[in-house]
Amino acid sequence: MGDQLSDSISSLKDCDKDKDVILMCEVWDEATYVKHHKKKIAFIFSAMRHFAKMLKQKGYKVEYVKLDAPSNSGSLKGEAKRMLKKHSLKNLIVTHPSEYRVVKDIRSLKNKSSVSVEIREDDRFLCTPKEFADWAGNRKQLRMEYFYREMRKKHDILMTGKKPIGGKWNYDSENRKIPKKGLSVPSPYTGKTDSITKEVIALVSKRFGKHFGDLKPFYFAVTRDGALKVLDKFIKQRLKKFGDYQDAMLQDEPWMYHSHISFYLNCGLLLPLECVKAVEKAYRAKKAPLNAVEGFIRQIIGWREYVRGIYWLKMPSYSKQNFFNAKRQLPDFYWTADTKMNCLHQCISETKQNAYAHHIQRLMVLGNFALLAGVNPKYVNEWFLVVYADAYEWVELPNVSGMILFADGGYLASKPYAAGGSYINKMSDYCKKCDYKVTEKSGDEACPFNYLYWHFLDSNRKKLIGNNRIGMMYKTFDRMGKDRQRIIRKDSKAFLSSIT
Ligand code: FAD
Ligand code: DLZ
Ligand code: SF4
Repeated sequence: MGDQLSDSISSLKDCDKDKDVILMCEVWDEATYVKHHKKKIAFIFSAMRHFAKMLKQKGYKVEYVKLDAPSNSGSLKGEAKRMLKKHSLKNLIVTHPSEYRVVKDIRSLKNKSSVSVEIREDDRFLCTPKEFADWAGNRKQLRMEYFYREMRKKHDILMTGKKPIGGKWNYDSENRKIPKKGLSVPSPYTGKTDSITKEVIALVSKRFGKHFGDLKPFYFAVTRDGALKVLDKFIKQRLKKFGDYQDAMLQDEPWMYHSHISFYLNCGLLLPLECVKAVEKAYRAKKAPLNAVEGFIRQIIGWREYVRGIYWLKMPSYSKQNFFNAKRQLPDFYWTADTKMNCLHQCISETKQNAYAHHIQRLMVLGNFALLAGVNPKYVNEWFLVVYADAYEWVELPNVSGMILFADGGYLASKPYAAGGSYINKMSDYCKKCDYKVTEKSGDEACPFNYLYWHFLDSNRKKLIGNNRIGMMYKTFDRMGKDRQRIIRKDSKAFLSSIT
């Protein structure tokens, strides 16, 4: 599958080059079950074609079905059936698909035919779903930090004996530097478009022209070599400042000091442990400080594994959660970037161009707004799955429903990441170029985040007052007095009815 592009993948482990056939297929169903960003489809198809070419060069027998092949049935299951028949084979071996809907589909092959289906563990991850379930036990709430410490110990990462290097497990408090003026951010990796990528770009332009996003310029790496170069460039040029500016946002700087490797990790061109080891090595060679290295490693062996664990533990019910009973449609500007709120305009425009936004843009701007505006999780999830080239349901859903929308009632995170305009103003320079005034609390010119924050708390009082990390905000709200509260409700109502 398109996110299994690792030659060490479990399904290939005992592959017999003479007898076995490797099936890879570009299928309409996968490309349209949500209307993925054009750049995302081009990236996956090009990476798949390059991977198939590499397998063939290594002597494997590969059946690669292009999207426009006349006999292409349009689905993974359809293609699997067709190939089993064509090659008179009875055994299908797959690495556990990363999404629930695909596992269900593949399993159903077994029921209706004489085919045997062997689903193997996806051992590219550091923690199996079973290990995660054992760790989670019957707890009503999970916390990433404790899971992360277990991963550090189990894989002996940044440890001195049984203790964490530096004496602390987590250096997050050092990772909130306010972005300085004139910070010179290194340029990102720009891959060359070879003939395979050019052909794919033409295909996507023709067949998916109506999907969201800009197809060109196309600069993603599409091979393992290219992805390794991206990792190397990150370690050499960005890692040192990754920690300091992890939460910072700057106008027209979409890439900041982040690594931009999620596309490659999630489709298999890079493996999590090799990235972690390379970064740990840079620390031991004194090429990067501990706050950067620990912060980066935590994202991969902590957050990435944690959200996957929750996905497999809680699916399929997790996708239906809606703790706040949020009902709003997604405002149209999420697709057009046509909004006077500069922070949202920036993050959406960059998403449209790059199929990428960094974590704090996703969390504190795009996610925060959807939470405060009460957008139905179904629409928010769909948007996040469409627009990012690294988005697959296993990682997108827990981040959206759990982290930004608190739709699971606090299973994944201890509080909703709700914030007013002052947070965005502190961590970015967006407010300087905005039509709204971040210092104004009410009225037409006031930053909408300011009143929407209180409106969100007010509307969800019963559900949040008992939360020990956010509950105390109600004391501040109650001290504001009735007039101020009335204005908050009035401004919020007017603003929310103006967005469609
Ligand atoms: P860096 O900041 O350099 O971090 C390094 C790596 O850590 C990332 O490549 C990623 O593999 C991992 N990582 C960091 N944070 C997380 C996290 N919260 N969950 C899982 N892995 C993490 N990440 C995806 O890979 N796919 C998604 O669809 C996705 N959707 C998100 C939706 C929302 C609302 C939020 C708040 C976060 C989402 N993330 C998602 C997590 C994170 O934003 C991206 O992994 C990150 O921005 C990718 O850019 P990077 O490679 O430059 O990351
Ligand atoms: C995302 C994606 C797209 C756009 N297209 C394909 C495809 O044509 N063929 C394929 O095998 N995989 C594709 N993918 C990735 C799959 O959606 C991903 O492998 C599943 O989500 C795994 O469960
Ligand atoms: Fe965003 Fe408010 Fe700042 Fe404008 S003033 S950029 S809406 S936070």
